Formats: sequence, structure tokens, C-alpha cells
Amino acid sequence: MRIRILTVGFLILVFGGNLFAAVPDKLVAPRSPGNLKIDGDPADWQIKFFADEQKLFLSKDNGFINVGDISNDKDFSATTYAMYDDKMLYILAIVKDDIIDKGNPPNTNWKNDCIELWFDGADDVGAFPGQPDNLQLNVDVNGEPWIYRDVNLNAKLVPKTEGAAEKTADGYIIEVAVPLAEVPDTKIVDGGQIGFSISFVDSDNAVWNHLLWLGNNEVNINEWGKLIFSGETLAVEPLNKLATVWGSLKIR
Ligand SMILES: [Ca+2]
Ligand SMILES: [Ca+2]
Ligand SMILES: [Ca+2]
Ligand SMILES: [Ca+2]
Repeated sequence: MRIRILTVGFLILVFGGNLFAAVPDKLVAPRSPGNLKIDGDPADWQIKFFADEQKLFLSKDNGFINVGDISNDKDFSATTYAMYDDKMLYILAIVKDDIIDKGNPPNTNWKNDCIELWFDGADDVGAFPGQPDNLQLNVDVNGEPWIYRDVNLNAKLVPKTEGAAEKTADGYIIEVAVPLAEVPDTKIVDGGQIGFSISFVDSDNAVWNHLLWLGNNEVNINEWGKLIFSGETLAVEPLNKLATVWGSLKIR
């Protein structure tokens, strides 16, 4: 009997870890095949080619709600993708949201539905706020990017950041390009990494709900994860290859 109990305990230990697995604390960004347009249209992302480790699905079930509540995945859930090239980090969020709040201006875009991106560019943690490479960027459902760096919010410090958004039948899409070369002490290196985190605001009729990828306090830099710059370029759309082959055949 004792052996059986021990066996069951062991199985719970082994498989329970999988059943209640924590969300991964790393997101892998493939190198962009190029020609990304920041327009809220995700077609240029070719998202079907992203591997599991290259996308982050967040919902009430695997994230942490530290303000308000989320009823179900139609109320709020999101899949986030990242890519990069020599200068820019690109982020795409495809979001389900039942009620869109977008009436606040850019300098208070945190009151709108938005994605919050947290950068530790030197990957050395440090104080947040405090170190110049540690910053928060919000991009809202109007496509407005706004950078916050310190307790005196509303400082727009990386002006070349581009944002765009489009409404969809069941939510919205946000597309962002961040010039990481302009974030102090931040280098994009194939196979390198930065400290990184993501949180989302789901504002529904001005009721503010907040979902975190990692940890339970979004400003606690010790709870952030990593963004890995994969040395591999995302697989190219086969149709493009066919078009190239067809083009070269026609030239002959
Ligand atoms: Ca696009
Ligand atoms: Ca909602
Ligand atoms: Ca830092
Ligand atoms: Ca909302």
C-alpha cells in the first residue's frame, strides 16, 4: 500500500508539473525575411510558419490578472509574435477582445486597450525605473506608441517607434516596430537576448483589467523574461519561392 501511495505521489510529481506547467519565460524572435509593413495587416508576418517557442498565447488561464477580471478567451486573449532585423524589433499581437476602449489620447494610452512591452535592453536587470536601458513601451488599439521610462510617465523617448492597429471581427491587431538600436545599451545580435516582458490592458467600458505574462507585478524587473534573437530567418512563404522560380523560368 505504501508503495502504491508513493507511486501515485511520484506520478503526480512528474505529470502534475506538465498539467500545471508555468507559461514559458522566453519568447524566441526569428530574423525577419524582410519587407514588413507596420500597417495592422498581419499577412506579411506569415504566422503559420512560427514555431511554438516563437509565439506567446496569453489568456486568463496561463497569465496573471493583477487588476480586474477576465471572464473568458473572448473577453480577452492574445497571441504575440516577435521578429527582428539589424535595427528593429517587430511585435505583432493578435487579440480577442469583446469591448474596445480607445477614447484616451496617446499620453494616457494605458487607459485604452493596449499591449505593454517591457525592455531590459542590456539584459543586466538593474533598477526599473532607473537604468536608461530599462523601459516600458505601450502601444494602444489606436496604433499609438508611447514610451514610459521613469516614474515621471509620458516621456516619448524613442520617436522612431512605429505602431499600427486594426479592428477585427472579434478584437484587434497591433503591429509595432521598435528601433532597438536607439535604446541605450541595447544590441541586436543573432543568438543574443534581452530582458523582456509583456502585459496587456483589457479596458471594457472604462473598467481596467490587466493581464501579465510573467510575475504578478509588471514593474518588478526581476520577474521579467527573455526575448531571444534566433539566428534563423523565418521560413519564406512557398508562394514567393514559386513566383521567383516562375519569374526566372519566364526570363529563360
Ligand atoms: Ca503588416
Ligand atoms: Ca474585454
Ligand atoms: Ca538593464
Ligand atoms: Ca477591451
